[in-house]
Parts: sequence; C-alpha cells; structure tokens
Amino acid sequence: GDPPGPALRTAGRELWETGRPPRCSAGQSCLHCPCPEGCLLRPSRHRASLVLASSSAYKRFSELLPKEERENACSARVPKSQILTLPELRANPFQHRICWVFSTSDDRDDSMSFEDFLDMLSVFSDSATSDIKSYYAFRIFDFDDDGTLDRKDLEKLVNCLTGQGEESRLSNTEMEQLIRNILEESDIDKDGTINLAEFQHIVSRSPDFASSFKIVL
Ligand SMILES: [Ca+2]
Ligand SMILES: [Ca+2]
Repeated sequence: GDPPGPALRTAGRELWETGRPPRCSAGQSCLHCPCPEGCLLRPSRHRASLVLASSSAYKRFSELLPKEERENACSARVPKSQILTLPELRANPFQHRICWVFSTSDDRDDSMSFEDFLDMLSVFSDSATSDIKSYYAFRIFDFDDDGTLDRKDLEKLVNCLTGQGEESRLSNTEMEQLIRNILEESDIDKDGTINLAEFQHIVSRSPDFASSFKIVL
C-alpha cells in the first residue's frame, strides 16, 4: 500500500510528542483502561481525526466499508473480517491480537472505528516512540491480558513466530530451552514472568525493535 502521507506523519508526531507513553500503574491489564495514562490518546484523537479526514488513512478505512456506509465512515465500525483483508495484516502472525488490542468495541467483536484504526496506524508508524511501540507490543504478546508475560504467553509468542506447521514448530525440549533463555535474560526480579518494565528494558537494548514493529498502510 501507499506509505502514510505527510498528514498522518504530522498528526502522529503531534499525538506522540505531546503525550507520555501509556505506562499504566492502575490495572494489571490495561485493556480499555479507565486510567488517564492508559487513555492518553483520547484527548488529541478528535483533533487528529480532523487532520486526517482527507488523508490516505481515512481513504483506506472507508474503503473497508460497504459503499452505503462510506459517507459516514467517521461514525462507522469496520468488522474484524474486513480489517483482516488489509494485506499488511493478512500476513501478520499477530493479526488477531492486534485487532483485539486496538478495537474499542463494546461488543468485544474486534471491530474498529476510524479512531481505533488511527491508533493502530500511529503505533505502527515511524513517528511512534520506541516506548509506545514496546508498550503495545507487550499488550499484543500478553495473550491472556493479565498484564504480564508468563510461560504460556511466551510459548504462544514463539509459536506465532515460528508458524504452526509440524515442520517449523519447536519440539518440547527446544521450546523449554528457549523460554528458559528468554526468562534468564529478561526476568530481572525472578518472579517467573516478564512485566512491562522488564520487557521495555529488553527492547531498549534491541535497536532493531522499533523499526521492525511497523505496519505501513
Ligand atoms: Ca499474560
Ligand atoms: Ca519478572
């Protein structure tokens, strides 16, 4: 697809430079977190949607809607099945988690409003800081949304990355060894899981992380 236009980059930068990374101290799970830190996007989102109303993001979003709904794309929700038709997501092994994390649907059906879509684009764009990217990566990898990456999450994460096929899957022994290595390197407080701070610490030592955590729509 087309790279994000200047409008998206400008608005994205504005969003991120004026806000702090959403480090949630309130809830373990920050999904739809009611705390102000967790919702730092919200205040500027309306402004950003105005800026972006004519941008390529808006165009991409409205094209996912049936023709009769495109006029009011700003108030419409795109079903998950349509979101997953985006080529950038179709091949992403975390596509279901990404929809889940960015959707604000009350029905929990992973449908996306334009603002949800915009959040997703902002996080995956070049203008998002590495703190923002790692925060959302953490939420995407936290499969059971309990605010920490335990062995089960890490196993799922590794399976997503290797693919589910018989020949690409790790053996139990390999998986066990890999998870032990990951924990040895990341689990600073030795409680057996990786919390957000530990995850961000690891990511800060991986200069390639931010550039690889990218979806360009
Ligand atoms: Ca978890
Ligand atoms: Ca830990």
